[in-house]
Parts: sequence; C-alpha cells; structure tokens
Amino acid sequence: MSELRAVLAPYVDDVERELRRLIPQTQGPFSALHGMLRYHLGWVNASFEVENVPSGKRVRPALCLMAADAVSGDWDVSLPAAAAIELLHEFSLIHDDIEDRDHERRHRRTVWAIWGEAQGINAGDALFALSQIALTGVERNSVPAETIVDAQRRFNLTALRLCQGQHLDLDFETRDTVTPSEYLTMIGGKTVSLLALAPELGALVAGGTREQVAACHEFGRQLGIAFQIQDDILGLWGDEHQTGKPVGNDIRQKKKTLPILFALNQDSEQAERLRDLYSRETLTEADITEARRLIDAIGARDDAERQMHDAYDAATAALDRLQATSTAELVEPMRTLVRALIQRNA
Ligand code: GRG
Repeated sequence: MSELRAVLAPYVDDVERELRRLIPQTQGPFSALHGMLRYHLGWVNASFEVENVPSGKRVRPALCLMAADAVSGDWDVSLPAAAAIELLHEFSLIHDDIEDRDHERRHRRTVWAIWGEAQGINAGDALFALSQIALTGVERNSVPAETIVDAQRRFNLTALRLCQGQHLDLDFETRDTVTPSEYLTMIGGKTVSLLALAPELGALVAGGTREQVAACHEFGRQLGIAFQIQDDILGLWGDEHQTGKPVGNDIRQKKKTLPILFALNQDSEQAERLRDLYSRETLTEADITEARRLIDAIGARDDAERQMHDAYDAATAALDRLQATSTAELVEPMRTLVRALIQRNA
C-alpha cells in the first residue's frame, strides 16, 4: 500500500489542512461532538488527545485534485470539493459500521463502539451536514453560481446512489441467490459512484469542459469498478501477510463477492458442491479450503481478473480522451495512480 500512499502524498497535506479548518478543536458544549469526528478522521484518540494514527488513504480527494489540475493546471480551486467528498465518504463509513455492527475500522474501535449507536448516528449526520457546507466553500474561489448548483446536484445524486447501493448490499445479506450482474449494480452505487464523482467534481469546479468532466467521471467510474473487483480477488487469493486478513475470511463469513457469485451461479457439479458448502450454518477450515479450490476450478478467478483488467483499460482510455484536450504532464499523476492500483496487493 505504501506505493499508493506515495502517489497520493502530494495532495494529502492540502486536503488535511482544509478538513482541519472545517472541523476545528472546540471548547464548550459541542467539544465532544467535534472530538468524535476528529477521532474518526484519525487526528485524536478516544480521550480527544492529539495522536497520529493511520487515517484513510484519501484516495477520493486526491482524485478530485488530480482532475482539477489536469484541466486547469491548478488544484487549489477544487480543494473545498475534495474535502466535501472525503467528508461524505467518512460519514458513510460511520453509518456503515453501525449498520454492519463492526467494532473495528482502520485498526481502531469504531465511533459507535465507543460512544454508542445514537451518538454514532448523530456524529455521522453531523459529518454529512459538514460535507455540504464544505462544498459551498468553492464560492471563495470565484466559481460561478451555476457551477456550484450543478456541483451540489451531482454531489447529492451521488449521496442517493450510495444509499441505493447500501440498500442492495443489506438486502443481499438476507438472500440465498444474487447474480453477478446484481452485484455489479450494487457496487455501482456503494463503491463506484463516489470514486466517479471525485474526479468529475474536481474537473467541473476547476472549469473543465463538458467533455473533460465526462472523461473524468468515466475514469473514476472504471477505476472504482477495478478497485472493488481487485478487493474481491485479494479477499480470496491475497497474501494474508500483506492484506492483514486471514486467508479464506471472505468464505468463512460467506461474503457475496464477485468471484464467489460467479462460481455459485454456474450450472455444474462443482458449483452444486459449492452451493451445498455455502448453505451450511458454519464452515470448517476443510470446507473453506475446498470452497476456495472449487471457486478457482470453476474459473471465477480468471473471470474476475479479466473484468478487473477490462476496467483498468477503460480507465486508461478515458485518460487518453482527457489528454486530447490537456497535456501529458498534467494527466500523468492519474496514470501513475492507475499503475499503483494495478500493482497493489493489500
Ligand atoms: C450518503 C445519505 C447517505 C448515506 C450513506 C452507509 C451508506 C449510506 C453507504 C455505505 C457506503 C460504503 C461504506 C461504501 C464502502 C466503500 C469502500 C470501498 C470503502 C473503503 O474505501 P477506502 O479503501 O477506505 O478508500 P479508506 O480507509 O482508505 O478511506
């Protein structure tokens, strides 16, 4: 992951500065609420003392700034949009942790696990409100009013898509059968929509043309598809020392990821055996080893890798379209990001 962090590093300090301006440490009746938000962002510990812990990678705000730079040679103008996007992402993680009853995120206890569900929901809502306020900050950079309204519409449409994706994901948990196509619709909302919005909004606010904004959206969309499928591949065949997750964990938890769904939906004896294993209440280590072998033998890994590479290729093609009206030098960071993501093993 460190290579990816290196690609994102040039943007991270500016993003952090903007985020810290939006969520300052305060005294008085609301200091604990701000403390919860600052805890989630990785700036303080649960006692609200300053502590440097691994925060999110800040992929989305970096993408926003890369796209702004690509169309205008200046990413400063889109900084409020980059912060807004990160806050929307961070808010969705707080609520996601509550909905999934997850006690840990980024190797730390989740907000709701420390302060309870009601305060967790409220802290998430505060971040959502702050994300909207953050976006209006582009006003100080003389962005035209109609562009701000357009940006707000795209921002909230994306928030809606996140809810739609989350709705499907929650629904899938209670269903016996889900098709790969349904899965791709779900990730289109839950993961891909925000990764598509990030460069789209960066380009829009920086004054990009309609074609440039569309190329940036498509770049982020394809990158998001590839990113999620790669996660699914790493979840099954990644090196546990690199991913930090035990081999076979996705199967143990009976997750419905793309390769697993591909295998479960085949019409063969091997798929029948896999469906039988997946219908069990709990899976033994031997069951997990057998399930992994079956998923591979059915061709699910090849299928997922093909779809991942197709998406990375489509992301690169979108960059070629962007470069037609920009310069190679300004588009290069986005190409470097694609290369770093393809090589990631965690
Ligand atoms: C927008 C009103 C509104 C509600 C949100 C809870 C919810 C509805 C949606 C869930 C969205 C969600 C949690 C998607 C997961 C996306 C994902 C791939 C997260 C991991 O992204 P990374 O790897 O994480 O960039 P870091 O930790 O680096 O930030």
